[in-house]
Amino acid sequence: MRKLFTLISLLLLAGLTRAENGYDLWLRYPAITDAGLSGRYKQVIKQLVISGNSSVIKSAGSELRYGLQKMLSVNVSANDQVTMDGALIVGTPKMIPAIKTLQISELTAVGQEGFVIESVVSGGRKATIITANTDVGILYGVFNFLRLIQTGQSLDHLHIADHPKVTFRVLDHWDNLDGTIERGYAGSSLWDWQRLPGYLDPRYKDYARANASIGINGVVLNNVNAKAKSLTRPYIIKAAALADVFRAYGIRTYLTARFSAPIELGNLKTADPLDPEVKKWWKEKVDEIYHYIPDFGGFLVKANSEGQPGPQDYKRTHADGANVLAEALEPHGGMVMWRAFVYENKKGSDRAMQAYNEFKPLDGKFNKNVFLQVKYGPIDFQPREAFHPLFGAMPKTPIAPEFEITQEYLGFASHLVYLAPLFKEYLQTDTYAQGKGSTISKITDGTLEGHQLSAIAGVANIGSDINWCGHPFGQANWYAFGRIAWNSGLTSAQIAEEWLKMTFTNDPAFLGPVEQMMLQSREAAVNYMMPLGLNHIMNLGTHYGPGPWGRIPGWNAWDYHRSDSSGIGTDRTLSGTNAVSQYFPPLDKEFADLKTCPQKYLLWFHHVPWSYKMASGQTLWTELVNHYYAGVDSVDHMISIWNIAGKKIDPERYQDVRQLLLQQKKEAMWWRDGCVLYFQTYSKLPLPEGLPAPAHPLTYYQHISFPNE
Ligand code: BDP
Repeated sequence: MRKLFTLISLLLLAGLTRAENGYDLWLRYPAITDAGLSGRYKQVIKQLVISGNSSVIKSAGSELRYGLQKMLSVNVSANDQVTMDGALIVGTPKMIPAIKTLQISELTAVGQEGFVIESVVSGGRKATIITANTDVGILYGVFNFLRLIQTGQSLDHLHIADHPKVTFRVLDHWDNLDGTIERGYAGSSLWDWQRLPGYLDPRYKDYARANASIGINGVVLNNVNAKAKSLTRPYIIKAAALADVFRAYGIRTYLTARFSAPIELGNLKTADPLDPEVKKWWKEKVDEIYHYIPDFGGFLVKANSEGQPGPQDYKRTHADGANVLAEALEPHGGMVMWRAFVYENKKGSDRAMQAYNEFKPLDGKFNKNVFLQVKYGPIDFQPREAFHPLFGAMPKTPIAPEFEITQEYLGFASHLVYLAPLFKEYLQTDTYAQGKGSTISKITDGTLEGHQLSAIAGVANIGSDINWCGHPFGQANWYAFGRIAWNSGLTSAQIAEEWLKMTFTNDPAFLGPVEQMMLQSREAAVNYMMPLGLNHIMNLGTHYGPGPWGRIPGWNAWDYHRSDSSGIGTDRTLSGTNAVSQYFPPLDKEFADLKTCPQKYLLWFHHVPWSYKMASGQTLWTELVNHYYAGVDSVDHMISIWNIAGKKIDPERYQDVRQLLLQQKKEAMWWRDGCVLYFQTYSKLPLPEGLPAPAHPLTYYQHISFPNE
């Protein structure tokens, strides 16, 4: 008896003292300690009726049992008959007669991936059903049901019908075959190419669970700066082993394709997309891939961009290039995600205009199964850019917006920057392509231009770090990307609240302030890095820290901010590059006029005199400096929130975030002081009254190096 007691105490202690390392993401399923609440939940979940034999249904069933066991300590065994009040009935109408009898009318509207969760009376007994037209719909329904419990919502009188608005919701990994990750700040690649296909790291399944829980249904395994080797048979077989794990969670696997692979792997003399041998090579390669990965998603391609080979090497167009791959994939149902990230560093050409000039004439020339994948802004994942003018400009071509979840230009894994407001800012943007209301969101989901298929992509921030994303709050950006890809109508606040509850606690004293902290964090970063439409003034080598003074051959930060004694900013009006002309009316005029140009884009479109009177009545110089100082103040505010609210959670993650916030503060000051002092060399104006002067001279900030990218 005594031994048993000691054993129990030890076990309890072990449970209590288990360090929180963030591995469980938002799928922690902590025990519900409120007896009233858990009692009410248990009334609804006395019996589990689940049916279906597919691997996806098995995933759904095991997740459901795991979550319910952890949160409510209930071990519901699965039956196939409803025998009591409080049954949870899970399955498609085809598999479960009780659901078929109910004739759930909402099912027609939820399509291939949606689900219905409903409180019903079945055979005279109270029950809850999770149903869908497909197994993957069931899986999504199960995750939604578990989320209701995790976030403390009532399970009585449920009536939920939900489905994703976008067909392909894809995470792009920039993982290299040697285990490094381009712009990855959370350790090395998850994919253990050496031990694949024989050894399947248990993390693969947890990764797939996390993705499925937020509706991500596609994964590109490798870097857009691709190696042909990933298309060799041994690597296809390795990728197939990953695809087998992901398939059970409704996720299709994609690969990047190096355009010159027919030369490198096929020993052909050319990779000219119109060459019959090249076409044949791609067709056979694609057939080979489908032999091993029957539900292969397709190729993501970066071509004629930053040194990558592409169709232009053979004087062919991007459409010629995309179509040769598309033709090979089409019989198998595969897609091509062709990236529009192309530019040349030629003097006198405006980088912000190049992709539009290149691609717009190709509208209508792409095969049906080609998406054009377009970054949200026309330069490069900056903290804020004017939106990409290609959105709405190619109505015959489905466009997939590309976001960067990994914080390449937003403080790596050291800064807390919640990206939902950034994702939403672009998706809500009205392009006016077909009159008012032509939002990027409607272009993305295909409704504006009448496309059947739609896609959205995010560059992953995931690596081998124990907490997956490096920064504990980096997880929120993975989460937010999935949720917004599923439904761009969710607000940033809703998503933050869900994530905080599931990841940390339901305690309102934590939730309110920390949600505020998250919501202000992106604007804080814009302010201390690149306010008022400034862009590309980071350190040009590492992309970390400020570098408005930076010069490397072919790359000068000055080309982006263009400061001189008269003012700052790039003139993209008629007197400058005329990039404004790439936008639809009335935006072209609105952006072109200094008076109506949104302040957040001011220096993106205009070269503005230092003494220009802003809407606030202050001069541009004063306003610019104030933005930099406000950015640092916001980080201070975030720290003071965290110092109090953060104590409501486990000490490990509290400390982790606290340390990172202190580092963020230091670096926000580095940005602020470096940029303000540098721009002051042009404005020759004093700091606005009352602001503390930077602690060091400009040269100090210019020489801070950050070698360990
Ligand atoms: C840039 C990154 C570079 C990527 C490129 C891309 O610095 O590493 O290869 O984007 O998107 O921002 O292809």
